[in-house]
Amino acid sequence: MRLVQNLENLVKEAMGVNFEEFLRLVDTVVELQANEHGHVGSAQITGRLVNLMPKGEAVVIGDIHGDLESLFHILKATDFIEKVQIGECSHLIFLGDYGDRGIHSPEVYYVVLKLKEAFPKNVILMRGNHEGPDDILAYPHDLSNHLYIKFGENSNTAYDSLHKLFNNLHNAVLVKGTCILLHGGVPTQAKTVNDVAYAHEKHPHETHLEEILWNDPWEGLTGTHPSPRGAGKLFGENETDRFLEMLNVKALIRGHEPSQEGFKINHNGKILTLFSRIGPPYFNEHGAYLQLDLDYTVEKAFQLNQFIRLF
Ligand SMILES: [Mn+2]
Repeated sequence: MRLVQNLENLVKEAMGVNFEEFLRLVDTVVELQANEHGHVGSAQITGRLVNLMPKGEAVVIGDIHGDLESLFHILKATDFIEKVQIGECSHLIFLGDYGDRGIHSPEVYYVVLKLKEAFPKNVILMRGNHEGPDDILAYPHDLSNHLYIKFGENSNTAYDSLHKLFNNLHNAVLVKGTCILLHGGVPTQAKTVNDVAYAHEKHPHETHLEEILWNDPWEGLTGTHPSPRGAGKLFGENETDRFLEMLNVKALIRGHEPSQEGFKINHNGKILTLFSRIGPPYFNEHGAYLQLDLDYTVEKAFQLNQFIRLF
C-alpha cells in the first residue's frame, strides 16, 4: 500500500493522527535523516550539504510556521504527489521554519514528514532558526504548546523526538552552477564549502551555523553589522558576492524574513527571499514559493522571477 495516496487524505490524516502514529513517523524520519549521506536519488550528500544535480523540477518552500492551509495550497497547485507517483524527477525543498506561531504546527510536521517517509529521494528538509541548536533556538518556541493541545501529556515525548529531528536536518542545498539554498543568510566567515557542509559540527566554536540560520541581507552595507534579532548578523552585498563566487553559483535562495508580497529580492538580484505562509501573527498580503526548472541556466538571479508563484 502506498504511504501517501493523495493530498486530501494526507491532510485528513494529519488532523486525526494519534500520538503513537505521530511518534512513529517522527522517529522514522530521524533515522532517515541521520543516515542520509552519499548518493540519495540524484543528489550527493556531504555532511549536511545536499548537492543537487541541475535536472528536473524543484518546488522550493520558505517559512510555513504552522500554516497547514498554505502548505496544502502549494502541494495542490504543483501536483507534487502525483508527479512523483508517476516517476517524474520532481523535488520538494523546504527552507526550514516548519512550526511555531501557526496553530497547525503538529499537522504541518505530520504532512512534511509523511512526504519525506513516502518519497525520501524527492523531499529535502532544511533547518531553520526555529529548528536551531538549543543555545540559539528562536523564541517564542510554541511548538510544544501546540503538541500539548493535540496530544496532552504525551506531548513531551513527541517534542523530544522532534528535537532529535532538528539536529539531523540539512544545512543547505547546492545546485551546481546555479544557486545555493539555505534558511537565513551568508555564513560570512566560511572559507570553503565544507564550512557549510559541516557547520553543525563546528557550532558553537565557529559562527557558520548561527549565520546560516539567522543572517539577513541588508542594502547599502559593506561587511556585517550585529542583527536586531539577537543572533546572527546583517550582511552586505560584498559578502553575498564573495560567498556566491566561492560556491560558483549565481544566486542565494532563502526564507526567514516575512515580506508583504511573499518574496523579495536583495543585493542587485542575487538574493531571493521566499515566505510561504499567510495569516497571523504576520501581515503579508501574499505567500510565495518557487517552482524551478533545475536545468535552467541562470546567468542573472533576476531570471528566477519567472519561477516565483504567488498565492
Ligand atoms: Mn526563520
